[in-house]
Amino acid sequence: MQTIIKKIENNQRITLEEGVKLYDLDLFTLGKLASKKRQELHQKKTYYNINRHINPTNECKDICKFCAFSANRKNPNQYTMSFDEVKEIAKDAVKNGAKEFHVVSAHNNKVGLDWYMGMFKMLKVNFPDIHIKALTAAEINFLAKEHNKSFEEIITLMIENGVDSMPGGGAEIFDEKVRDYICKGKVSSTDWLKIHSLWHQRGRKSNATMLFGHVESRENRIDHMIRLRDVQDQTGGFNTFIPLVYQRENNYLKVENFLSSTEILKTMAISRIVLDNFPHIKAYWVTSTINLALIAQEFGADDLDGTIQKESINSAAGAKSLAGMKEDEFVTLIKDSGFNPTLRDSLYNEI
Ligand code: V47
Repeated sequence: MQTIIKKIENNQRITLEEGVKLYDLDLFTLGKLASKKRQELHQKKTYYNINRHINPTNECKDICKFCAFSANRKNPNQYTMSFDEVKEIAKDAVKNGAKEFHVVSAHNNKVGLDWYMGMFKMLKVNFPDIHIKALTAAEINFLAKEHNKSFEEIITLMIENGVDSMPGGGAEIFDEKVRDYICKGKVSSTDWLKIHSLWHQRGRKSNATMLFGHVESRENRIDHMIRLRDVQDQTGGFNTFIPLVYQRENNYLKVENFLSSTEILKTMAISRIVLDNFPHIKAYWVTSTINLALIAQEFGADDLDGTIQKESINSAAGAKSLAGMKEDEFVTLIKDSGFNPTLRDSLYNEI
């Protein structure tokens, strides 16, 4: 273990085996190592933004076992919003100070490609100053396959219609065996990484998530991080790594045990150490709870995501995030935790 610690202190790269071994360290030693990296990059800043999550449809042709958002037997309430409905939500969000629309939908094969792209265009025309973060690699894969287009063609359409950056959703766990079990038929790991690379080649930024705390092993998590690190070495286009804590209500994935806070914090800390070429680690308060996300700031994370205003995907699976957070609550909590609240735009420019 001493050799691994020395490697971390000397800024040397951590291998898969070493990453897994780091879980054997006690929480505080691990936290100290990750925190040192975090402080070198961001000192005591904790980033957040004012954003609005918009989920315009939950009708999905795919069935991911962990998903409680898409309409199915457990959630029979299908919806697909009209552009007017989306515009009303956006108008209200801007009135409440939103600087970013985070738009993620299900894989809806009843509406056409024009519905997806027309919605981005409508948002950009009506709200030209608002950053649009939209379409996960899973959605891009779905649209390409459904409408006989290449990934490049979908990406061109996104850019033409006003999408500014890509969210990190749909990554789940890259290990093919686990992926096949939890979300068979969804974008493959190779294609998820390829789509992000293609997006980065257009000079655009994106994020990367990892869904953990279900049936994956620690080794699967480190393997996931290393596959991302390899792409980042080539493109430099990822802004943030977001470990999403699995929420287990209203879905088809049978997982008996909760992850302990220790395991969550260790995973955050290890991600800060392994992902040495990622500028940011986001403790997404929606899936970790706000208090653990604040403690995670001592374990490598430097970002909390945003106020969100309304969240449908994780709250459907049990997260207490339906109504978002108020900015003044965020600021008070961050200060109370000993960090400096740092309002940012979607690309981490300080506001
Ligand atoms: O891809 C679905 C996950 C993701 C569950 O890029 C679940 O800034 C936990 O990607 N338990 C969508 N997670 C959310 C997402 C995201 C969120 C915040 C910021 C950014 C960003 C991206 O939610 C999906 C999936 O991995 N998810 N079901 C569940 N039961």
